[in-house]
Amino acid sequence: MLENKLAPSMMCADPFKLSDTLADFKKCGIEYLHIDVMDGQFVPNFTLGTDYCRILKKNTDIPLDIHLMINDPENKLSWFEFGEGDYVSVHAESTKHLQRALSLIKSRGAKPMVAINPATPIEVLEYVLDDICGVLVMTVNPGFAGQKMIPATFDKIKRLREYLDARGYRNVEIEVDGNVSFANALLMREAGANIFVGGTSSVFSSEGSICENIARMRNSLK
Ligand code: S6P
Ligand code: MG
Repeated sequence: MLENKLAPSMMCADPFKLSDTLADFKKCGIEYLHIDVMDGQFVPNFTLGTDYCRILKKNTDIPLDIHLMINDPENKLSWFEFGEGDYVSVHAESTKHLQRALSLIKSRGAKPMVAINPATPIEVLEYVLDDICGVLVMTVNPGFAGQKMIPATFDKIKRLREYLDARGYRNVEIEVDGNVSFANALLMREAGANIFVGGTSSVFSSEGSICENIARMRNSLK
């Protein structure tokens, strides 16, 4: 079984408390910082971008997990600061040149991932399995925090884990993103996910402090 990793969704973090939040993450041993980049075209919203990635790279050594929700990412990867140890995911639906985008990420020493929307079949991965370190399964339609998980995506995570294992890709990780609540995270883990994006439903939930929520999340995944 692959190791569990937590990646808090930085679009849910209070921008006025960023340095305190990063200090909390460091203290709690957070594995990755999930950065949602939206272009207002691939998804109906704008969020974080190139400057935000640069600022994080300068101020923390926690690796980034950059989730690009932008059209034609292969033409824009050079705008972003990332490198060895970082994950970068591109959406299968956002490019005609998926393999090219993944190779460009790999050529910079980062770990390429393919992100797939709830309605996208897992078979889209068939010819890029050698080019990826992971698959980001969207469990809500991308664009906004605070949505409800789409139930059919539980089965999709399970099928994806079986699909990867059957083809000998046991080390390819599965990241889940969207309403990864304390309760959903456990079910997602049982289905085969191992990287959990924590947003308003967990890490940034008002039910506890950031450190309390992270501890609760790790406990619920045991
Ligand atoms: C959504 C984005 C996500 C959200 C995250 C929010 O398009 O990719 O990363 O920020 O899902 O978490 P929650 O718990 O509010 O759904
Ligand atoms: Mg995301």
